[in-house]
Amino acid sequence: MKSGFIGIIGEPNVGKSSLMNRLIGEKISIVSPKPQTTRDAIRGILTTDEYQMIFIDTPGLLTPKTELGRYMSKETDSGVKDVDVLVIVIDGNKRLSDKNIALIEKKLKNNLTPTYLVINKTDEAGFERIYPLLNRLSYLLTKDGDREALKEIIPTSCKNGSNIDVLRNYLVSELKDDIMYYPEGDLTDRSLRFVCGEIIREKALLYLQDEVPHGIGLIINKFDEKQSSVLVEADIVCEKESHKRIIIGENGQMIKQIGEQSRLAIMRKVDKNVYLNLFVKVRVGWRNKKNFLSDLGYEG
Ligand SMILES: Nc1nc2c(ncn2[C@@H]2O[C@H](COP(=O)(O)OP(=O)(O)OP(=O)(O)O)[C@@H](O)[C@H]2O)c(=O)[nH]1
Ligand SMILES: [Mg+2]
Repeated sequence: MKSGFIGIIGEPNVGKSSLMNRLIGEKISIVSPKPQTTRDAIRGILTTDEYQMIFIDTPGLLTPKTELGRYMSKETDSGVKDVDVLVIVIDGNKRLSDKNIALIEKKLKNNLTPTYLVINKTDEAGFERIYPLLNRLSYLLTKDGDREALKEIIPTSCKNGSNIDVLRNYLVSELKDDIMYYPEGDLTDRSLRFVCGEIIREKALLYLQDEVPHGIGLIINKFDEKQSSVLVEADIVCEKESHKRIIIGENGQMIKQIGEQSRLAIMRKVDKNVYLNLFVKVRVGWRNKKNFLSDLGYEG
């Protein structure tokens, strides 16, 4: 039995959470088309007869502009601080700028942790785009001074599953520890209460547009799990009265849709009846206020 910790980092929206979910084969982290979906370092655990991999999905790398952004950056840094393997993800669909490359180079500086580069979204990019990327990045497979070498560059698709097995096999070969860190059956380090909050946030991110989604937070006020049912009461926190009106929607249509989709997703997760009551609260500028942030669980 081998085990180890695998950190997944990369810019926002490249598919880090999708990749962790694919590698584990279960939906652990929420995924959305909006950047900055993941706000906490979230562990996802894959246990088989031969190994236990503990993945750490992290918030996208970016320069923070708010207190929430600073919290997210800290989560990323501390989340991958002592990992055994690092996976850097880029979006194969996007133009690779000098800034993107500099970021990868920086991560490889004096870095003795085995590091893999994943070029994701190959289903959209196609090999006409992927080949030039591979060509441009292949120099990173050779060490240069204090810049360590990448172990491999692997094109993947989380949409159709291409090369996920290949990546997983590489990662298995890096596992060195011989203890089981989590009991068999554990899929994440997070509580069901946290996971439910994330599910509601995912549905809100999915249906809301423009600047509203980024200003949304979730507080679970009640989480009452019984033998055959779960009662959840939650506040969707937003930054402005105008956002509150959008979240509620005409005749309450929007909040109803978010609530119903969340309820169904939570039901699938817990395999019990779910009663969900959602409220919308305005907390002006919460993303910059420490006391509000701690109410939302973004603390430390
Ligand atoms: N076509 C395609 N879309 C993908 C792939 N992987 C992820 N996506 C989509 O890309 C978007 C972002 O995916 P996430 O997994 O949330 O990305 P992330 O890197 O975790 O994003 P943040 O948490 O915001 O940093 C979602 O709409 C995904 O469905 C892929 O391989 N192909
Ligand atoms: Mg994510």
